[in-house]
Amino acid sequence: MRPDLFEAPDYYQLDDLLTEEHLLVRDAARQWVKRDVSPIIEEYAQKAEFPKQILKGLAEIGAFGPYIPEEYGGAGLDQISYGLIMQEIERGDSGVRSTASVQSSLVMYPIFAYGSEEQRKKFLPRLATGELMGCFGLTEPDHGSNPGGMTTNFKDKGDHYLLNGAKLWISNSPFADIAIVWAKNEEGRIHGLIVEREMEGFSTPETHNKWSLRASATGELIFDDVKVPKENLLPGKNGLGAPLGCLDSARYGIAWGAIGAAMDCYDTALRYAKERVQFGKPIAATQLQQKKLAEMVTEITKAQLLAYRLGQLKNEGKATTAQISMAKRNNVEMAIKIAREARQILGGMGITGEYPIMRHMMNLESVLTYEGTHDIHLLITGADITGHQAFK
Ligand code: TGC
Ligand code: FAD
Repeated sequence: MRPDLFEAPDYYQLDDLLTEEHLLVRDAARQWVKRDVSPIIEEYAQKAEFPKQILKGLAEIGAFGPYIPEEYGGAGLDQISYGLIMQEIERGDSGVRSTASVQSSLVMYPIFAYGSEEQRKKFLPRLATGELMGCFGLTEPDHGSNPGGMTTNFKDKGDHYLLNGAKLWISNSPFADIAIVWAKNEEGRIHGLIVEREMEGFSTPETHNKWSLRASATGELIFDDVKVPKENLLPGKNGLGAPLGCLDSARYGIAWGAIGAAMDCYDTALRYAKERVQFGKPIAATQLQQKKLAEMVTEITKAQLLAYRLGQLKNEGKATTAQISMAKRNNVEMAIKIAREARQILGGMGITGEYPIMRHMMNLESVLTYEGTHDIHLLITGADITGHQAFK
């Protein structure tokens, strides 16, 4: 890949709304991505491997538990800082942001919000440094958009629980030390369990042949009579609302992350269009390419405003699931459309690994699907504004 010359678009001077801390956090993440992610990411995506050497750097920029209090090892930052970190990481690669999202919002968050004090002290500090890595098992082979139908289950065996079932499409599973697993008890109530790698009967086969998120490790979780100690059950919340509450936090991060991928595609296409000469003039001087670029920067600006306002609402504890869902859907769709248009501006070069656009475009196909598909998010807005649930 070519040198990373990224310059972030800020058409409406949104930096003026950011605090000194936001700017410091954002710039540290931006510099780290330029230094440690951009030079290697194309190679790792091509060979379909997660670059484990970046875990330490992710921890250092505060990407593992940005908003988890410092007493548990988190960075103690606000929600806008969390969003900005996700934006910068996804500017590098959606798969790297996935690792950070899962660790922060889907592993650290449930332990922080639903865990016992012992569980918080035992796991959170080591998750914050990346010494322990986690994954989140909600989706099953037969239950994706409808996680409430899950069949993974556990039975009370007196001094332990016996866990059986399988989860599919689990980010980080092939190398995770612990898994937050959502399973039904004998009454059919969903609970979260902390499953540890060394537990007998627990395996995590890797999913291969992905054309998307190639630099992220995805796999299964298989539970074959796994004995889970009773102290590994998350006591603070149960029911489907428990995993869905974690998704609120992860989807919020994705709403910011997608802006990063879009900004990288736009910036790359703008630079290319100014340099690429056809018919004796830069293609940036043609009306058709200007239309594409003008629409891109407009959509990025709208997405930035949406994310910023959502961040304010999150900071005030007022953001609703439906508001978060709208931002995730809008910003991911915006990013994938920009990636497709940017690819065209680069002509044939757009399909190569010399530039990041095709990798972003392929990654965004997963981002459009995970954490609730585009359709599911349309239905969440639909239900919110009409009062009629159309899922079932
Ligand atoms: P529904 O009847 O609507 O709700 C069941 C119960 O949950 C409550 N609830 C929530 N609670 C907290 N936070 C939320 N966001 C909540 N949303 C709903 C709700 O009030 C109810 O509570 P109660 O007490 O009345 O029982 O549930 P439903 O079965 O109709 O499903 C609704 C639907 C379709 C929106 C939901 O199931 C859904 O969001 N499906 C999409 C599944 C999904 O997003 N999976 C993501 C898996 S994780 C992942 O993809 C990680 S990707 C890796 C990365 O991030 O990088
Ligand atoms: P399905 O639910 O089968 O949906 C198929 C199609 O039907 C979609 O277009 C969908 O929008 C549509 N559809 C479904 N229901 C309705 C309806 N009621 N009305 C209209 N249309 C509908 N999950 C985890 O638990 N943890 C992870 O870490 C994780 N990481 C992932 C990483 C990757 C790379 C991918 C691709 C997925 C990951 N997932 C993870 C799973 C992800 O959340 C699911 O893929 C997603 O929720 C959709 O489920 P599904 O793939 O089973 O599709």
